[in-house]
Parts: sequence; structure tokens; C-alpha cells
Amino acid sequence: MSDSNAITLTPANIAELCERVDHAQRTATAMPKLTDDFPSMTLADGYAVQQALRHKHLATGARQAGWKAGLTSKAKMEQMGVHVPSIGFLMADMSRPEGSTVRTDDLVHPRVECEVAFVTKADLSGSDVTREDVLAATHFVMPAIEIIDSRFSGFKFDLPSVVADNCSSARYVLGGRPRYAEDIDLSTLGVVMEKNGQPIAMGASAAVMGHPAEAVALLVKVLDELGEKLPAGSLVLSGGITEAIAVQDGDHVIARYQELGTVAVNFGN
Ligand code: OOG
Ligand code: MG
Repeated sequence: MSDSNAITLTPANIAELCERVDHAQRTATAMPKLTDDFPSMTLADGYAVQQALRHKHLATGARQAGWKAGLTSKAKMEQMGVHVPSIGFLMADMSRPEGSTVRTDDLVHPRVECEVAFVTKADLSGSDVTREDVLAATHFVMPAIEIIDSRFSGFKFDLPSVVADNCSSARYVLGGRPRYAEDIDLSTLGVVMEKNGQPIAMGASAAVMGHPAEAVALLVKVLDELGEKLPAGSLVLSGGITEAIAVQDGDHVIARYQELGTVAVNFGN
């Protein structure tokens, strides 16, 4: 990363912020954004906290399923007021079955997003990976609903804070019909999200950087800056196509994707 985006926090600060984020995530309690206490925090500092959190999860024996790209569409950037795409990690235990009821009492203020998920069959790494490289390394794609949950009060944050909070990752639901990427046009896939029977958000996959494989390429470049690669067999969520929709106990959400089928999820306790 460039010097203007160097790590400025001390190892003790990073450990403290990792504990703060971990506690907020585990107890579903909202906290002020981290930059209130550490105003000079950089993007690199945010990733240092995120990496500490990831290593903490891995040290417990939990399995990482893959990664997600976030803030990759204009709709998401405008909604959140943060205009830089960023990444977070996905643990296997964040996954929930298609059609199941996801608890809300262990989340702060959940929102749903419709996203195209990639499953890879070859390693991807480096700073010059392209959309074509991503497609060549893609085993198949499938539709997803990501359930995000910012741990920041009022869902209000800035870039270093949201990155430290693992890019609001909370739960994800895969479903529909997996397809080989070469069998469909991934840039023109339409999706309609319904909440309680009403269409509430709709868009096309081109909203994600022109083509969702571009978001996966971007993710690999960020990983490269962190000294990481994307191993074969990774799950990657490419980012919300539309703005995120708030959900609460009793809601039913279904995302209807062109070519990829539907993904449904209920909310309750
Ligand atoms: C950050 C996470 C964004 C996406 O798909 O854009 C994200 C947030 O909006 O809380 O997951
Ligand atoms: Mg997302």
C-alpha cells in the first residue's frame, strides 16, 4: 500500500480494536465508529484490525469459506456514503440454509443484499488479475442473499471503521441454481428482491463494476496488498447489486434472479 495509506496504529491499538469489534459482533451491541477514538486511522489500519479478527477466528479452529467484496455498486456507495470498494472475510459458520429462518436477536440492525456468488477452482493472486483471469478460475456461480449488520450505531461509519468491522459481514445464504459462468451472460443478469411479497429493490448485475467478475478481480488485488491470495475452492460474494434493505423479526425475503433461480430467507427468533 502507498505510504499515505500506511499502518499508523500500534500493535497494542490493533489488538484493542480487534477486541472491541469482536465484542460488538458477538454481543450484537452497537458502538461508535472507531475513528471517533482514533481519528487518524487509515484504510491500512482498518485492514490490520480486520486481519487480527480473522486470525482470532481461525485460531479457534473455525473454517474460512472465502471472502466478500463490498461497496462495489453505485447504489451501495451512495447509500452508505463510502465510495471505495472494500473486502471482508466469510467464515463457514456465517452460512445459513436457503429457506431457513435467520435469528435477529443476535444481530444489531440487519439488512439484506442480493449478490452473485463465485466458487473458484484455481488459485488467484497478484496485482494485475483481470476479469478474464477470474472467469477462467471460476468453477461456478450461484445467487446469494448477504445479511449485513454494521456494528456501528445508526449503520453510520467511514471507510477505516467499516473495514475493521469486517465490512459489516454477518450471515449469508446461498441457493438457487448454480451455473457455469460461461453458460450465462454475467453482466446482464436481472434480480428482483421481494420483502413480504412486495418488490422492494431491483437491478442488474452490471451495477457491480460493469460485471461482477471485476469485483472479484478487485478483491484479489486488495488481498495481494495484504500479502494474501485467493485459494482454489473459495466462495466470493461480489457485492450488493442494489441498495441494502432493512429487515426485522417476521420478515420474509426472496431474491429472484434471472438464470440463477431464487434464494429465500425468513427472519425470526
Ligand atoms: C458495508 C458492506 C457492503 C456490499 O455488498 O456492498 C456490502 C455496508 O454497507 O455495511 O456488503
Ligand atoms: Mg454485501
